[in-house]
Amino acid sequence: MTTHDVEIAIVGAGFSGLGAAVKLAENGFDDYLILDRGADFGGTWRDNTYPGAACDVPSHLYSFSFALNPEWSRSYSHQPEIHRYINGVAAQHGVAEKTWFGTEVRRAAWDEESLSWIIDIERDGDVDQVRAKHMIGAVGPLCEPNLPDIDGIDGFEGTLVHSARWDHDYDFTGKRVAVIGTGASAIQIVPQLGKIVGHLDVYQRTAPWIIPRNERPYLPVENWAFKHVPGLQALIRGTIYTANETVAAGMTYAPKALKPVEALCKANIFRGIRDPKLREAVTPTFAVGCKRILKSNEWYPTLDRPNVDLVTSGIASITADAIVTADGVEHPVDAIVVATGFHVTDSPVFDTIVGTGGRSLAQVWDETGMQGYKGTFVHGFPNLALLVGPSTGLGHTSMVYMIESQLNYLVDYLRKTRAAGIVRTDVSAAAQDRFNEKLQRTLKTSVWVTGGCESWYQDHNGNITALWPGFTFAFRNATRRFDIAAYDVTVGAQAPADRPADAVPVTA
Ligand code: N01
Repeated sequence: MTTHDVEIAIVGAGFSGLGAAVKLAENGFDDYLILDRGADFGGTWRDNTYPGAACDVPSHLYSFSFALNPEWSRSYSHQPEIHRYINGVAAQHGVAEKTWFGTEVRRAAWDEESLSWIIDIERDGDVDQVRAKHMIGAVGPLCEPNLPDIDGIDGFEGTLVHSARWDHDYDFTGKRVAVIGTGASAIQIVPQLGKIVGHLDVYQRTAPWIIPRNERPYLPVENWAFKHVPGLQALIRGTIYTANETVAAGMTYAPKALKPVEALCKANIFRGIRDPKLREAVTPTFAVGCKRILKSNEWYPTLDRPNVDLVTSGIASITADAIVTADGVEHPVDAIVVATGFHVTDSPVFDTIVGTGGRSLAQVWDETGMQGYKGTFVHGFPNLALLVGPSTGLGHTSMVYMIESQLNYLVDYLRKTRAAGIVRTDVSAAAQDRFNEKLQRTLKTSVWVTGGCESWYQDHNGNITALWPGFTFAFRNATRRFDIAAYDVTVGAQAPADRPADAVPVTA
């Protein structure tokens, strides 16, 4: 086994890992290495290739501020174009040279002796180690598919596909298909499947609120203007951003102000569905905004198709060739699509990150709930920065904005600790507690707490720990500078860039 030494290890080559690499290099931190289990850049946008996969944040906002793209082909981008964009940014900045793809991180543990993260990896069947002074966890919350724990599911003999692990070899044409789930992924998959399958059963546990999707292709003249009119793209970004922030205000501080959004959703139901009973079945019973507000023009008309049934009686079990609902009815099926989301607050990744005292993130968060400081640091995990960590998720605007805020904080952390010769940085328990108490106070009157729903924004204590409450510019302000006073630091003799004698240089 070889130990490869590097100053900064980045785990994950999605939007956040790539953004980190670009910003590190730009600020003189060239000694980094990205580790990713996939074959190219993109993370979530590489892995989610289901039919209809697209973003519900407008294209101009869903991109890096330092890599605006005048060539977006549509007002909302689809997965292949976003995946191409991310890989284009990586190529432009030469990040592939410092990335190990096909590399699975098995475990990462903080070592007090070497003041480093020891990262066990598997690459081309070989087990190796990377030793890094700083580790950046950039795997994101939507990386580990959640397979539903339904009685008999393992005995199903047909095809079973999770939305994030699509089986492109399976031909759904003319088949009897079930889709379990009615979240952001399902509402994109179902309209595509509805057009080609013989029969489709859609299993709804909770009806979502859905507004119309204002998507259209851009005209060549618009793309010309995006490229040649100075400031146009920035203006469009700013306009979309500002409009979205007003929704954040409603969700956090005044849920009643979201009534017009509810009216818009109800009109969408009325337009898309003729049958009054079906209209009632798809009308949510919780406050709009409590779960992610979805966008679709096709969902309701698809449920109204003769070859599509909405099933609301709940799943009791699965047999070799059917789904059995709570009312005892057996629904024969050739294939089941589980669009049941991800392990967000209970990710198996948390078991593999081991901090001080040999305690894993999973153990710590089992006690405290998924908590951190400014979404980035967690007490007991020195020199570890998480991107899209606790309390950074959004239901109303672009995650790329949050990621770029975290990157400011990350770069300033590295700059300040390097300048001061600091070799160990751990956020203090008191600072972290104060931060989370304030968040939970803000959340008390928010729609996520008062709206009468259960969502993946909550951890096992029922606290909303996946979401940033309030305005995203408040998060940008909070992360503008690394506030070193909130951290316990150790100044060491060994400068972070110094290499131990047995170091092996890193090559791609
Ligand atoms: O997952 P979800 P997703 N039996 O967790 C149901 C992002 N995203 O993959 O509501 C039956 O939202 C569950 O029911 P309920 C976005 O951030 C973005 O759709 O819990 N049903 C729900 O209906 C999103 O929030 C885009 O009662 C079960 C569904 O499965 C996140 O990804 C596009 C069940 C899961 O919905 C996740 O979305 C796609 C069970 N045992 C995704 N377990 C963009 O456009 C779960 N369900 C940017």
